[in-house]
Amino acid sequence: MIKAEMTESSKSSIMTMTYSAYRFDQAIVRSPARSVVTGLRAGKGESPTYDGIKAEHETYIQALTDAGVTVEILDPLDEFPDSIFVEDPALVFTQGAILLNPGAPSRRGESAVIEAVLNRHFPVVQALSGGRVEGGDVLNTRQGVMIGLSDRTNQEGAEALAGCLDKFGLESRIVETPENVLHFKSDCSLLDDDLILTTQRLAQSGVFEGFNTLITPEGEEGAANALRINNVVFLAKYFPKTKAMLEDAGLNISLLDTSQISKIDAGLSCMSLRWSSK
Ligand code: CIR
Repeated sequence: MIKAEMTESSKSSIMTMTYSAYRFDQAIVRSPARSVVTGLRAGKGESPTYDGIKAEHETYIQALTDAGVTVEILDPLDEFPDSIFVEDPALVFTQGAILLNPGAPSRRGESAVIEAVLNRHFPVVQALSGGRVEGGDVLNTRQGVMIGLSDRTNQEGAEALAGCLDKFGLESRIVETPENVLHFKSDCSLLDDDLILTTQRLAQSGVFEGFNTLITPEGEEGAANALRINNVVFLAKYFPKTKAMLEDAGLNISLLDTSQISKIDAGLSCMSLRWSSK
C-alpha cells in the first residue's frame, strides 16, 4: 500500500470548503494490472496499451493529490482486468461503505476483494441484499442520490441500494440511463451543489429537474463524465467547447488524458472511490 503525498497548497484549499457532495479528503484507487488491456468494451476499436493506461492512472493520482485528497493505491489484480475501475464494486460515504454487486459477470469478484479494504476504512460496510448495481450508475448530490438503471444495474439491485442508502440517512431516486450508454454517469457529472453537466439525451428525460444543467455541446458527449473534486473539475482534454463552457461558469478545470482508458469504455469518475472523512 502506498500513500501519495498531499501538498501544502492542496491542504489549504480543502480547509476553506464547506459541506458538498464533491468535497473529498480520502480516495482509494487500484493500479492497473497487465491484464487491463483486455478490459471490457462495447466496441471493436484498438486495444489500449498497459504503459498508456499506467501513465494516465499515475497522472490521475497526482491530480487527486493536488486537489487535496489523500490517496491509497491498491495493488493490481491480474485476474480482474477492469479492477482499476474501483468506483464500480462499492460506494463510499462519510457514514460508511456499501458493497455492490457488479452486473458484468467478469467483474463480480471485485466486490469480495475490495471488502477487506473498506473494512479498514469504515466502521460500517453494508452489502446489497440482492440484484445488481455498479457504482458508475450512482450519482451523489446534495439533493440525494440518483441510481440509474442500465445493463449493469437492475431494478432489484437499485431497490436494495435505496434501502442501504436509507440506513445512512441518504435519500435516493431510481432513474433511467439512456439506451446504449454504459453507465448513468457516463452521461453526467456533478459540477457544483446544484449544477450538473449532462448530455442532451440524458437531460431530455427530465431527470435533472430541480438542478441547473450545462449540456455538453454536440459531438462532445464524452465530456459528460467529468469529476468535481473540491475546487477543481477534472475534464478529459479533448473537449474544447465544454472546457470553455465550464470556464465561463467560473469553474477551475484540470485537463486529463483519457485516450487509453476510453478504449475500454472508462472515464474520469470510475478510477477512484472518494469520500470525506469528516
Ligand atoms: C467496464 O466495462 O466495466 C469497464 N471496461 C469500464 C468501467 C467504467 N466504469 C465507470 O465508468 N464507472
